[in-house]
Amino acid sequence: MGGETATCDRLWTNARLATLAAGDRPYGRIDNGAIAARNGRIVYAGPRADLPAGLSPRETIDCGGRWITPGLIDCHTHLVYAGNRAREFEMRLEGATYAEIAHAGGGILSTVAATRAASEDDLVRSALPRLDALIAEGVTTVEIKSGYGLDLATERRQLAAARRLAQMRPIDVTTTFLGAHALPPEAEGDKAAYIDLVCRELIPAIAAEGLADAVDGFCETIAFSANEIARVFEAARAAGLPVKLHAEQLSNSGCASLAARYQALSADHLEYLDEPGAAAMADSGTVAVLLPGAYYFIRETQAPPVDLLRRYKVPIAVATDCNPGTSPLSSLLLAMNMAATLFRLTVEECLAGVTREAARALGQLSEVGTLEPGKWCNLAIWDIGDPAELVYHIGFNPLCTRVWRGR
Ligand code: DI6
Ligand code: FE
Repeated sequence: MGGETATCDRLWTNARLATLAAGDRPYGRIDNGAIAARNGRIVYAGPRADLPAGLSPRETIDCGGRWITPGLIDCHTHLVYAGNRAREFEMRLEGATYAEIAHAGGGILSTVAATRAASEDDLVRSALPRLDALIAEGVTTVEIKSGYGLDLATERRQLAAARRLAQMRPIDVTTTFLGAHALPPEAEGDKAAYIDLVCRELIPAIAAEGLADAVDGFCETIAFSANEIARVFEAARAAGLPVKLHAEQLSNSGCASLAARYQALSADHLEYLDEPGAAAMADSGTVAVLLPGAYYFIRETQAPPVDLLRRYKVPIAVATDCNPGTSPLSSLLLAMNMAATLFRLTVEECLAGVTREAARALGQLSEVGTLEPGKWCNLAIWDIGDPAELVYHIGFNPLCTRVWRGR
C-alpha cells in the first residue's frame, strides 16, 4: 500500500538507490533518487523527479550522491551464548582431534555448560558487543536462535535475552527456538526421550510464552535424524510456529526435502544439497540460506550447489551463522565477501541475500528487505561509488549512516 504521501517526517535526497524491488533494473537501481518516511515507514522511494508535490518534510537530508540500500538483515545467528571456544580453536591448530577436544570439555556441550551457568543479564552483556558489530555495518534486523540451553529454563533465558536486546538497541530481533540442536548430557544418549521433551514440553511452553517466532533443528548424523526432526516440526505446527532447518551441512540426509514438506521458511547451510532437495525447496518457496563463515571456519571443501539453486530458482540468502563453534563471525559484510569468493555468488545475489531474500527467509518480506512504500524505513547509507564495493572490501566498513524505522 502506497499510503498517503501528502506529508512526511524526513526526506533523503541526492542519493543513488538500490531498492532491491522486483523489476528489470539490476539492484532496482535508481540514480537520482529520493526516499520519504512518515511514522517510521517509507511513503516514497523512487526518482527524485517524481517526488509527490507538497511533502513538506520536517527534515531533508542531502546524501551527497551516496548509495542507499535497505538496512541489512542477518537471518541466521546464534548470537546469544556464554563463553567462547577460542582455546578449542587453538587446540585444533595444535593438532588435537575432535574426540580429544570433547574429552577436554570442548565442543558444543562446553557452550551449553557455560550458557546454563549464565544469568539473563550475563547473556545480554556478552551478546551486546556482537550485536553492536552487526549494527555498525548497517544491520537493522537480526534473527537469534536458542539451542545452547537444551533445557526449558536455559532455552527460555536465551530467548528472553534475545528479546531484551531489541529493547536496548534500535534493531528488530526475531527469535528462533533451536531445542533440537544437540543432545544434552543428562539425556544419556537417549535421543527419542529428548525429542519427546522438546515436543511435549519445550515447544508448547516457549510458544505459549511468545518467546519464539519460529522453530529450527539440526538435521545431521552428529545431531538429529530426519524422523526426529519431523516430530519437532509436527510440534511446531501444532503450536502455530513456522519452521526452518540446518540441513545438508556435513552430509546429505534428504532433510531439505523434509523442510520443504513442512513449508519451511528456509533450509540453511546446504553444502550437500542434491537435485531432488533443490526441486522440493523451489516448490515450497523455501529460501536457501548460505553460511560461508561456517564453511570457511571448519575448512569444508564442498561448496553449496549454487548453480542448482539458480537453475531451480530457489531464493538465496546469506547470513553470518554467528556462533562460537563453527562460525565466530559477526560481520555480515565479510559474509557477503565470502559468499562471492568461496561460493561465486554475484554481487547482486550477495546484496539481495542480505536484504530481500533474508527478509523472505524470516517471513518478513512485507515489512522489510526492499525500499518500497509501506515497509519500515530501514536504510543503510554507504560511502561507495558502486554496489560492488559492499562485497569487494575485506575488513573495511563503508557505512555512513544507518536508519531504523525512519531515524
Ligand atoms: N551447525 C553448526 O555448524 C553449529 N550448529 C549447527 O547447528 C555448531 C554450533 C557449535 O559448535 O557451537
Ligand atoms: Fe547455525
